[in-house]
Amino acid sequence: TVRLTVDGRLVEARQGQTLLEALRQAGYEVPTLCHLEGLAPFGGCRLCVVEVSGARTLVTACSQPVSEGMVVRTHTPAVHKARRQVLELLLADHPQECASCLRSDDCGLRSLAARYGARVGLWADGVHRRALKEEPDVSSPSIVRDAAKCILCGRCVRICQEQQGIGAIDFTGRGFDLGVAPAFKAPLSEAACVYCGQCVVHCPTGALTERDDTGRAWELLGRPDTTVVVQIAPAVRVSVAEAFGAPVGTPITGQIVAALRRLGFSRVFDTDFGADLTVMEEAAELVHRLAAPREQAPLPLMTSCCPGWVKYVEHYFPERLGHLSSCRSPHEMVGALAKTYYAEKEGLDPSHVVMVSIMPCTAKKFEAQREELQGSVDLVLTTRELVRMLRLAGIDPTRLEPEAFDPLMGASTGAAVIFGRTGGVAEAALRTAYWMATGKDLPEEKLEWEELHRAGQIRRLRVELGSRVLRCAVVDGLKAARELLESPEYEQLDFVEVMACPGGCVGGGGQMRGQDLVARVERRAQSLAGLDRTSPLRRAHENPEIRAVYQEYLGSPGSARSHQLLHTHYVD
Ligand code: HC1
Ligand code: SF4
Repeated sequence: TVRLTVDGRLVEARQGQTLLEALRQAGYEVPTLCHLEGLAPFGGCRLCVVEVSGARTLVTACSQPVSEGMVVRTHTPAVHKARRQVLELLLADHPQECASCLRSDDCGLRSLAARYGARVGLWADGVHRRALKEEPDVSSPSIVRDAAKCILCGRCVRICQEQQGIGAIDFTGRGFDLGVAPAFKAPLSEAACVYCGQCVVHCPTGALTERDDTGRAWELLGRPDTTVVVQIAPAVRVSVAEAFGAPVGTPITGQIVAALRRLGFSRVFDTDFGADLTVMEEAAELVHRLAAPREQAPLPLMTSCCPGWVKYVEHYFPERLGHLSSCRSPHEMVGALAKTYYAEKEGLDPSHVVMVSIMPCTAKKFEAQREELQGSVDLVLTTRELVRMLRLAGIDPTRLEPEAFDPLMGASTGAAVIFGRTGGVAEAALRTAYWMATGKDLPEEKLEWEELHRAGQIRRLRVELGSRVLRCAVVDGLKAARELLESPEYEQLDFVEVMACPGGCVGGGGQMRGQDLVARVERRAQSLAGLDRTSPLRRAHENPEIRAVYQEYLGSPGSARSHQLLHTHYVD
């Protein structure tokens, strides 16, 4: 340990830590708009300046290593003044749209400016960055990029490059032309961006946002002759409550159902039902591929429920498209059944049924528009958009009595809810694949594999499936996907799960933002694991509504009708 004196108190830190890490760990508030947990220091925004005895100038805490005996002061007039000046310079080159900006509620620049008393309109001499006049890039169905609101903190660039291993956007230009954009300043829709939204989650201002579809949702809900049905993703149920002041990870499934009814949705279905259905179809596909000669049925089978991952394969590994499971993602399955199974049962004209999905993900907006999926889902709203709608309507879900999902597609098992965390899809699929391959159920104490949830971007597991050993890998975050796909190990595998966002959907690009994101994501993941453990049923094939839909409508997993409604294929 290293001992420092901070604002007159003794603080212990670890050798090798930065001053910022040490201060935050000891509970000191140090502002920054560019720092990213887990990535190398950047030192771009200079808001984390503090006084260090003996140093000639203020020191940026994010790039300063701790040393024994260091004497630090975090709140002095000089520190306040320096921070205020940085903020005033940023504001001088920023559109004055705070009152109506989508980020108004949780904009890092806005809240720090208020805290430090930074004034607007100083320094302005009529000369501005070129970007201040640029129109927002609305070319993508998932993400809007408003260069005028960019403060050049570089978080998006570093997340995309260093965490996701993609590099779809980068700094461009010099001086007044300096900005962040895809290569050749192309629109995002023409870049090799997978719409994962990790850049959006980490952007401190309104420069990167989800495409706001709440206006469309209100419009649909107001249509008189339309039945607007909705579904919510696994990860959404453990992330909404934090927007209303509840502890991170608090599950409020039934209260979200109640809130959605109050917003005017006719039926509230559960994407978890779709996840159980995906397990049935994907486990059948896996067992089938394992039985066939490897040349005819390519292995490993790779999961395809994460739309950022699917787009990644299309851009970077098109030759591997045949390895993706043909299963549509869970919410797409629910969408397809809403317009057939549900519409028929209720005697509704399917063209008057509209499906809205509430997802933790920006890429789901893109997925819903894919031609291959035939408009089964009409609109995708992220967790943040749902929260905005609830705020507008004055609904605080944490204060409502829980209500149950609507029947037909409202029942689910613990296998479904863990889809929302990395490793969960593989875990859920293996529970049912085991049953399909052996005719026996895994015992209760063997339903979880600790190997799938270990730290690390690639996790490996071997499972006995009848007479053979199944070799699985789980990839957490896209950076490691390339590593796995390019390694000789890939050819030896049977089953691969990839989740584009670190942590899986709980860490999705449409989720609530906030400080300590890594810990937040982990708490949401633990909450989903808890929901699985306390579920009375934990295997997808035990879901009574899944049994019913096969009996009454689909036949068996992999049937012709299942293929028509629940599968697709991505073409090279
Ligand atoms: Fe996900 Fe999925 S788990 S992709 O992470 O397969 O978005 O939560 O809804 O469709 O179930 C997201 C989450 C979600 C689908 C399911
Ligand atoms: Fe990169 Fe994902 Fe952002 Fe696209 S959405 S720019 S891939 S981080």
